[in-house]
Amino acid sequence: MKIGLTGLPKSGKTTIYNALTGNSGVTDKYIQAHHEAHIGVVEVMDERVTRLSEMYKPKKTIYAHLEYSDFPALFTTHAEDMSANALLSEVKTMEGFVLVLRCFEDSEMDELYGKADPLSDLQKFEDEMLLQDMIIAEKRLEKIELSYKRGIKTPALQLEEKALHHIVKALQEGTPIRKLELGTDEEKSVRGFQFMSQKPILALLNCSEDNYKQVDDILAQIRTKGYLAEAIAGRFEEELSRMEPEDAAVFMEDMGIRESVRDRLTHLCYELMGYLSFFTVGEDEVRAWTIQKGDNAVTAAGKIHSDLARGFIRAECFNYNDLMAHGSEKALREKGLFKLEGKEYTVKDGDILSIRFNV
Ligand SMILES: Nc1nc2c(ncn2[C@@H]2O[C@H](COP(=O)(O)OP(=O)(O)OP(=O)(O)O)[C@@H](O)[C@H]2O)c(=O)[nH]1
Ligand SMILES: [Mg+2]
Repeated sequence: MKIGLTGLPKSGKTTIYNALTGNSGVTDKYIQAHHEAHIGVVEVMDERVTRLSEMYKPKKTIYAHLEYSDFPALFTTHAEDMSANALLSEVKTMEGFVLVLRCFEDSEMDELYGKADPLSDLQKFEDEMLLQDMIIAEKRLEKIELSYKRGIKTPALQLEEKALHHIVKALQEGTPIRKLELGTDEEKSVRGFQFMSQKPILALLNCSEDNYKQVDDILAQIRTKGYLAEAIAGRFEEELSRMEPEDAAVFMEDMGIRESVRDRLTHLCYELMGYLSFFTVGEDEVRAWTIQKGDNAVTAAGKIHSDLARGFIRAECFNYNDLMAHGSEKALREKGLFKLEGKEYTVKDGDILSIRFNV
């Protein structure tokens, strides 16, 4: 599960990345401090995994992971210098974006980069993404036109052309692709382009300790536009992440922060992406896996191993909540809560699966 931290220059991406991962990416007020992405992995703390592990006493317990990539500022002249294409193609492999918006006051930075204006920065970033997508879509349409002229007019090309026209029209109107209702076939025909404005965005206001609690108004305005939005005090969180846990707890209480920044961001990313967790249990291993809402049993099996998807026969399935309510797998069998599900079964959050397969 790959999430990209993106945003305009100096919004505090690396600061937040450090707070999340405990790493020490270089941050700087003046210069572009890094030209490559920092990549860090964060464990998804899920109490259910802990409880399953207590029950099954496996040799290994494995929590789910989120991978964060902290990108240098996109859409800047710097980015053009340093093979913007390579950077953009890496950005495009992300499943979703945390768009960091500068919302702290700093007189020097205000002078250098203008006063913080998160709403306008959000719009700027969207516009740049629309432009990028437009360039790609139009180039591809020209190529398709050329193929038609050469007498190549397959149904696949025609479908792609239809989808691209649909997309270009939306982009011209200023609508990001994520808001378009593409048909399943249309969506498939353009998936390979990994359009930026198609990816889900979490707007994250990077605030100072002082204004962190006073941005409800801005958050409300961003949410009205249809974004998931939240505020954090980036540098404060970075400092917290470097403290001993007991000390950090005191400061967190002072600020009225209940959960670590990791856990907060994890919940938000799950909400943003529609992620949910299923589990596998046994003597060897208790493990959490991440899929998306609506994924079926075969997709879930494929997360574990491609052979399991290829040779899928059935999924033995029961749910975490039922297991906790009734105490054992045996009790679940007696109550009829231990089920055999087929390929089309839509996996639910907290399902515990065992895949029967044959390859
Ligand atoms: N006052 C204040 N400064 C902050 C905050 N967050 C980040 N900064 C400062 O802003 C500067 C830029 O922060 P970075 O985290 O490097 O920003 P960035 O978005 O990664 O920057 P680029 O990668 O160069 O685009 C650093 O000097 C940070 O210390 C904050 O919440 N308050
Ligand atoms: Mg940075």
